[in-house]
Amino acid sequence: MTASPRTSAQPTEDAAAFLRVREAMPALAACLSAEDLAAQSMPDCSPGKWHLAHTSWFFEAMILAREPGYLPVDPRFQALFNSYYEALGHRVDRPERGLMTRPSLDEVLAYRREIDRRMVAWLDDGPAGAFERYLFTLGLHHDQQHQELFLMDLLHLMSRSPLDPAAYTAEPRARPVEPSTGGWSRFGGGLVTVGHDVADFAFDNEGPAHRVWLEPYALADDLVTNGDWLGFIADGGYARAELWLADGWSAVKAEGWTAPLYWRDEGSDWTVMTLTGRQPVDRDAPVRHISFYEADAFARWAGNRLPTEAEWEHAVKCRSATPGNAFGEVWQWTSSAYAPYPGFRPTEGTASEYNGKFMANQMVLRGSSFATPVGHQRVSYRNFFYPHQRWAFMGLRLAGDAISAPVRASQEGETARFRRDLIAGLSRSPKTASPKWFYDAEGSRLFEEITRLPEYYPTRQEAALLRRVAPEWAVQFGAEAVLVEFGSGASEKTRIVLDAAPDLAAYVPIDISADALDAAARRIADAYPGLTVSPLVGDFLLLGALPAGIARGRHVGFFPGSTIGNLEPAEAVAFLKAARALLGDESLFILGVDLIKEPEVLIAAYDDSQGVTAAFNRNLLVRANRELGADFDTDAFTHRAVWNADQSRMEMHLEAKRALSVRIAGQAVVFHAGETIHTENSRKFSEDSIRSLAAAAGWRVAAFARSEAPSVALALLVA
Ligand code: SAH
Ligand code: AVI
Repeated sequence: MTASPRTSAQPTEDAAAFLRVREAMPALAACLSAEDLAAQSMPDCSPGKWHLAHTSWFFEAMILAREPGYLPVDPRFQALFNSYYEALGHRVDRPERGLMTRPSLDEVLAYRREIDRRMVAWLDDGPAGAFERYLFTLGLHHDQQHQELFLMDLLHLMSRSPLDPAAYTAEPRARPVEPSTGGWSRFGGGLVTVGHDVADFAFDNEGPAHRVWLEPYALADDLVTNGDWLGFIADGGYARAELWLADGWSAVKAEGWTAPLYWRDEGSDWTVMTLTGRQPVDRDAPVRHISFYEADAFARWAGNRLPTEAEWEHAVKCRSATPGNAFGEVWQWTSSAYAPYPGFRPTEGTASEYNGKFMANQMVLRGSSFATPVGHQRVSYRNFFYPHQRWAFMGLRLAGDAISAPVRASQEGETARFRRDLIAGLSRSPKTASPKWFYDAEGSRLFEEITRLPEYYPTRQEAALLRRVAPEWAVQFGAEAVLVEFGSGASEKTRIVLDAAPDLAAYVPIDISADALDAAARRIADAYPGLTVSPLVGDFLLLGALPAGIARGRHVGFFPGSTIGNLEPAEAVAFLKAARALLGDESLFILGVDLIKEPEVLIAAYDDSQGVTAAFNRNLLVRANRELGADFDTDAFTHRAVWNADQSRMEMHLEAKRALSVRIAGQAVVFHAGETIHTENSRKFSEDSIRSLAAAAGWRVAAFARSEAPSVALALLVA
């Protein structure tokens, strides 16, 4: 930490900054009574009055008392308002802070004012050196930390009252919560730098900056919501030992946990105690007040995991659009133990006790909460709590391993993700389900049957077009190229490319449908003995890395069948961008798309006379019944195929013929007659819309070929 040279304006600026920070806690206390501020609700919490005093004592003990001959405002306060500094001698034990009826609130506020006066005078004289400046800034950040602790402890106190008192009329927060987007982002990982490495202030525990190796990973764009948590509860989340760490399960039983802290089961619904009193649980809001043990169990239930703190920090640092609500909503549990970074040195002197001595048995949380003062957050900030604690404003964001050879996700993990995703989609209005869940073994088989239907023209048209252009385009592949296919299914069209490019060295088919992928990869390996076939199972939106060292040549992406049309527009751009980064600067990409045409042709293709597409659509419900133990009456849902001209897309829906209630994983999902589950979008394109999509993702369109009617197109993209 280096001091910037002092200018004549600086003392005033410092004093103004100091007073701005110091005003905040008295402002939070202004509408509370002396009784509210005196009580202590549990040993982990402190009374508001104590926070007001302790943050003043900190400036006195750490800064003012360093002056030779300093006379304390009241020498008795050292023992009352010292928190945990052994070097500063005897003090009142934390669980006894609520017994301090003296000094009175007025005397504490007077102490605060006197410390402020002395600090402003000290600032007017100018902090002597770099270390004093560091302590001054530390004091400000310490005050801000306690502003949040003040609110956490106050909420706990209010929650212990049968009156459910509202501490405030509106939640004290700087900005509204960001709405969920529902997506995931993938990160390639590698050797990355984490930790504090800039000149601004940071706590000692945030440094030194150092390198960490990250395997490819995926991070949810959103925080886990109360609605998600209700799904966990309904599925027996708090009653199933297999979801919990051993210590977590002991805590569940010892504490009788059945829901997050402050939740109350009101029979048909839940309420939660907040700083504005008891409120209905808002399904869309991020869940709060869960322990590390609960966060970990939830992640396991959801088929995911918690991020490490390095993953969290890297994701926030390396993306231009940071994950939603990374800051300003809830601190997010990570799977990282709170331990020193390599080369960690505590701050010198008394403040050496600030962080370092707590580096055992606690877990790190990242981000910040709605109660964190503006300007106090940092990407490298390491908050920490014991794994059972849950009264802080804490929640979670899920992470997962990005797909990369050779690790294969377990079937249980896939089922857990299907369960969570389906419940979340059916809790929305209108109800939705992701089309990626169509493709269990039966769904993949039904899709193949669709491709042979007279009405479903895209497969036939695209295969014919591919036969026409592949020889010319394959010339550009060069020696030892690798074909990487996204959503490869039965790998039938692949053969056309492989036949046109006999020099291809390797083939990487990627598909979420393990059965279809395994069978297709085996067939291709048998038919093309010289080719290295290296399949990857998983969500192609979360592809982390290609198999290492597979071949020396150019990477050629292959995404046929207009599967890109099943992605949301923003997802499609993000996918093509990520594919470009993964395939590299020399890469090519063959993209197959369906083109806009007469609605009658489109509707017939998605509502065939034999009812195969209807069976494909309904298979989602069949799969939910088999894999999730749901009780959909599949005959009670009609297949609907609708042309949405505004959005240029075919939509598939499953429409409830009558009012009904379905149970999935302990939850009741209610349908009214005529209500639909929107199961798929199949966007249709024009040459212009493909050119803009490619450009938005950083690809150049080198060739664009159109089939005969009913027309589809193939684009050759160049990185
Ligand atoms: N490419 C083939 C198959 C298209 S069907 C063709 O053109 O005929 C769509 C394929 O994509 C299915 O095999 C399905 O399992 C797969 N798929 C769909 N969403 C996926 C996702 N998010 N990640 C990986 N595979 C996916
Ligand atoms: C895989 N995907 C491009 C197909 C499509 O046309 O959107 C899936 C499908 N849905 C109904 N029929 C086929």
